Amino acid sequence: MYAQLVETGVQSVRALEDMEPQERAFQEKINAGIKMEPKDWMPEGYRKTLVRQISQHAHSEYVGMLPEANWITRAPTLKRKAILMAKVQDEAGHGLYLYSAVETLGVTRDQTYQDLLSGKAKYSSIFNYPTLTWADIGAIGWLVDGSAIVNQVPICRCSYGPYARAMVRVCKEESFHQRQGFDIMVTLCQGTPEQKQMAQDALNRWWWPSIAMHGPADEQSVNSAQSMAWKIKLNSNDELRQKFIDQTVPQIEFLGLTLPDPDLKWNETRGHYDYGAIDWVDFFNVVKGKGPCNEERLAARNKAWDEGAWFREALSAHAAKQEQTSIKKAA
Ligand code: BYC
Repeated sequence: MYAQLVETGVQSVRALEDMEPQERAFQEKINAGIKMEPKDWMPEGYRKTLVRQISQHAHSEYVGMLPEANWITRAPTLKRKAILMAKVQDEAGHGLYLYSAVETLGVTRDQTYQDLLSGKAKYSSIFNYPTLTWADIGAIGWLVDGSAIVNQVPICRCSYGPYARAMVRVCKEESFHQRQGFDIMVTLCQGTPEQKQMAQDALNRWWWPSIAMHGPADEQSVNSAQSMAWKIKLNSNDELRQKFIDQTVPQIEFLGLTLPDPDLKWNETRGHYDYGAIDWVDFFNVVKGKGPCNEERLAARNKAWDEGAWFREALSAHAAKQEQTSIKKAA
């Protein structure tokens, strides 16, 4: 049966019978739904794929704080400000759980973080677009966190224990984020014509990046086949994109907004919405660092790192002093 998995997407997957005994035993455990823990033997490719995906995910949470933090000082009410601050803090927490999960795979947090600062590591394309109006905060919560939930709920069942467990809490918090975003959109859509227009404008700008963030189409997705065989990913990019579109279109109708896709149509035979062509050239440009805000995002994260140097030094000095005290006490 495993041999049938071989041809999905661009990358091909080795059949069970072609594996060495240790790798075969590993794969059989994965197939049986047994979780891997940090001290278990794992193929190097599995470890590297986890480091790549979890670190990209951690960086996305951390960079993802920036477009929303842009509106904390300008939130329209005290209540909205408090909610937005809590959301942005949650994203920092998600980043921390995920950086910790990467550490369980033998990579230091400093190394992981330096890869982000140097521009070597990727983070989600979605955070390279600007937040121009307050409605963008609604659209991010509703569409971006909405996409994230669709992607991340299955990861709660992925094969690597620390990643799966981190995702449980992340998903609970993302649900709150999604609702706060939708609540902003509902309020704007029930407001003045100008407010409704702001909501429409935000939907127009965030729709396509939100569906592209699920990753390249399945036939272009280099990593999906292997990641799915290892149960690091449980669904393909197109499956998750379709799920997100199907669940979001009725919400757009409820809001009385127009979807910026003239080709969107319910397909009775498929039981899903058909949708128009995604601009993959734009997507890959953003992924390669040429999006509207890539430079600004990395500059902000580098600035924060540099300005935090004194604090890291103080912590190290304090830790060294504590250690000396305990050595003296023990002597
Ligand atoms: N942006 O073979 P594929 C959040 C890259 S956090 C940039 O399909 P894979 C949130 C991909 O890395 C959102 N790059 O790859 C936070 C690969 O390049 P490499 C993040 C992308 O890994 C705060 C190449 O394209 N969520 O939502 O199987 C506030 C080929 O792709 C993107 C996660 O990280 C992209 N959008 O699948 C609110 C979830 N898509 O690495 C919200 C976990 C693809 O080979 N991650 N690429 O050089 C995943 O599920 C998978 O990594 C992806 C990509 C579906 C994203």
